[in-house]
Amino acid sequence: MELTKIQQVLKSTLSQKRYQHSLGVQETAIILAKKNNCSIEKASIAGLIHDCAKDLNIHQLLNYVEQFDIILDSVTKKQTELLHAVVGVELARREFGIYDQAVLDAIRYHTTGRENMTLLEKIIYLADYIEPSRKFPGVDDLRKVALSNLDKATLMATNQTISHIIFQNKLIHHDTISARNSLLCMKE
Ligand code: DGI
Ligand code: FE
Ligand code: FE
Ligand code: FE
Repeated sequence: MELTKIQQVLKSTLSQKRYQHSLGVQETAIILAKKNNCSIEKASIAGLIHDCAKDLNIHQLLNYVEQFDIILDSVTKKQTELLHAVVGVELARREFGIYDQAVLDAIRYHTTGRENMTLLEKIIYLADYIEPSRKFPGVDDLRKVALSNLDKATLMATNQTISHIIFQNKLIHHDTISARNSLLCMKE
């Protein structure tokens, strides 16, 4: 499906706020891709589509899990905010005709990250964090670091996410921990 057509579909299926967020992630991902010699086309499409399943309710998400034979790990079964990333990959493939594995992986890991993230995965993970409509303490700092050091910014984002999950007393996904550990080990 063409990019403008995908935008049309998302505009009619996502809430206005989520659609604006998706455009913000697309735009931010393009900026980060240019700065880091990553494919602009892949960053653009992954940024736009990453939350395509985010506005589905739990019932709809679980229906897709069954319909698409998705196997859930024990943490994702319990922390339903993680479901939209796995279902999003299948919708990207089946509804939007995206078959580029690098793009699908960027969607798949945009919430947790994972060990040894690719450049595109870091760009989408971070763009999701810092796009213009995001407002949380420290976001301006993170925006600045993201423009100069992608790995450092991604590590900061994983730290902040993990602190937040602990504060909420929720389960930390192993991919979230692996993302942080592998970024921390890269540093020196
Ligand atoms: O979909 P968005 O709101 O744009 O952002 P997201 O997909 O990055 O994150 C969705 C939520 O998932 C957010 O509240 C942070 C949370 N999250 C990220 N990693 C983990 C997690 N929640 C749990 N329980 N465990 C994780 O490892
Ligand atoms: Fe998301
Ligand atoms: Fe995120
Ligand atoms: Fe998002």
